[in-house]
Amino acid sequence: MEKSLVLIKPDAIQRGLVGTIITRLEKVGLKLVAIKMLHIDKALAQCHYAIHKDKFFFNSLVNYITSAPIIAIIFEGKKAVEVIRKMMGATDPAKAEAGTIRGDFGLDIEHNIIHGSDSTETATEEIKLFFLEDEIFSY
Ligand code: IDP
Ligand code: MG
Repeated sequence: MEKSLVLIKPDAIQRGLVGTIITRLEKVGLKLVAIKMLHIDKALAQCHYAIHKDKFFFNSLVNYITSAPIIAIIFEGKKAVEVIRKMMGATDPAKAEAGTIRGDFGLDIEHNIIHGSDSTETATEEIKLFFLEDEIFSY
């Protein structure tokens, strides 16, 4: 079954939105197979966002994602990657549709509440960054 990595970002934790976000994703039938709270360090942030290392917002993004704890989750389900991206909405909350997580809760293009893997290949790589094999459950 397809897996995707979700990060509930620092702004969502600080605003008490964790339960709301997990509920939305569970309600569409996605299965939670791994979860942890952690404070991402600079090295992990730089690795996770390596694709953006030459962008003007890279340093700011690394500072943001390391500014407070996050929740990392692996969700499993049919077309999990695509379903989660659709439920997240566009990167910029101002452009994200109402009813999407970013559209409903995001504050600006950086502080946009949630990360979700953008392809199955990326998901496999990202899952390895955040979870050990024995932290992922099947049930
Ligand atoms: P995504 O999260 O929708 O896949 P990406 O383009 O991969 O969007 O960007 C990764 C993250 O970097 C975004 O979720 C957001 O937090 C931040 N980001 C993207 N574009 C900008 C920008 O123009 N300014 C500041 N931060 C940005
Ligand atoms: Mg992306």
